[in-house]
Amino acid sequence: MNKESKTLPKPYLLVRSLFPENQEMPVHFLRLPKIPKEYFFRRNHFPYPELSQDTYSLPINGEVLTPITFTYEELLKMPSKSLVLPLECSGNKRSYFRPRVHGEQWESGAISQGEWRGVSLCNLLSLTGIKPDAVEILFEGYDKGKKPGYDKVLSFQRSLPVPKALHPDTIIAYEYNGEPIPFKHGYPLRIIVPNWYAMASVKWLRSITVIPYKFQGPFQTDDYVYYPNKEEAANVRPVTTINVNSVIQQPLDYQILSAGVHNIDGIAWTGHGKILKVEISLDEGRSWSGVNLYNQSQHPYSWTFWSYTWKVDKKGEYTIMSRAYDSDGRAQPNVAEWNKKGYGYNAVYSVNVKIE
Ligand SMILES: Nc1nc2c(c(=O)[nH]1)N[C@H]1C(S)=C(S)[C@@H](COP(=O)(O)O)O[C@H]1N2
Ligand SMILES: [Mo]
Repeated sequence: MNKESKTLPKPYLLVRSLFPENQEMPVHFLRLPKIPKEYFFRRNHFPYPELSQDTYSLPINGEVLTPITFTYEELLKMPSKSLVLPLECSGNKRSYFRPRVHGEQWESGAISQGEWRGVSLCNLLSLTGIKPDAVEILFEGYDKGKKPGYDKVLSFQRSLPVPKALHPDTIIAYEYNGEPIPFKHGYPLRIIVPNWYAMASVKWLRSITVIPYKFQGPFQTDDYVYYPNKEEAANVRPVTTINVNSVIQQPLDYQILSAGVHNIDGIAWTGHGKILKVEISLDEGRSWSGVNLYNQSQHPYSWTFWSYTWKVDKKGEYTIMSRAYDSDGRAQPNVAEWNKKGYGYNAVYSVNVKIE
């Protein structure tokens, strides 16, 4: 990060749907490890919930030995941990798929990052106990509404397999960047699920239920499923872990630059281990060179800032590409795996510039 990135321009969010409110932040604004709440993208399936209570509580029911309702104040007093991690919508970059797919036409800004503080869910579940027949843990938000293709009013519900729910870094969060969670991002309580696309991180948490079966709700079996082929239902798999990915934050696409020295900056992230390497190409992918990584070793889930100093004398048009690699041996592919609902886009990123 250079000096300019310490101060951010005034935020503006780009609208991808008016009702419910879906907005993204252009990626060149995401220049800090902890993004202020005003710059955080917003992804909603329903109108914002009407929260009218003075105080909140979180019941944990179902296949537990002792059902317990934790009050908000009780949760604040329990041992907590904070995690700096990106939340990325699985539909991020959807507009780049060819052939194109329906849904919010996100460019690269349905991602953000900050510090979430809360209580490990496994600590709460150790107080309730879990019966041996438990298969999944179900999370329900306060928001509800209609979904195209469904008659009934639905609420936003998602489940996690028991091992993922019991991971010590799966937290019931009550703070974002040191303040109560902003209303639009899930106040008073939100589950934060590291490494998974953000549909798993249910906002406005109303209840937790331990269930003895695999949840079949629409946000789990209809949406947030990779359908590899337009017609076939075969080979479908649920959307879970974030793919290895990167963006170039500057220069901007189709920017005109003068000959000389330019910084090429960006971020890279993954839900599999950590970012090991980012390469850029200045000749449409024929040759690649490594960039400098600014890893934040104290925050293992964090995105990685990277930069490259580009000396360019020759006038003309250039395609700059970035490709990230993670510690699980994954690299961004040249072409993203097409799927009907447009999830998980992570092809090599590129911008075009002209040197005059
Ligand atoms: N209750 C509730 N939680 C939710 C959603 C929602 O519509 N309702 N959307 C999910 C999806 S798809 C994403 S990408 C993230 C978006 O979080 P944000 O609005 O804080 O950016 O919240 C997830 N949690
Ligand atoms: Mo999402």
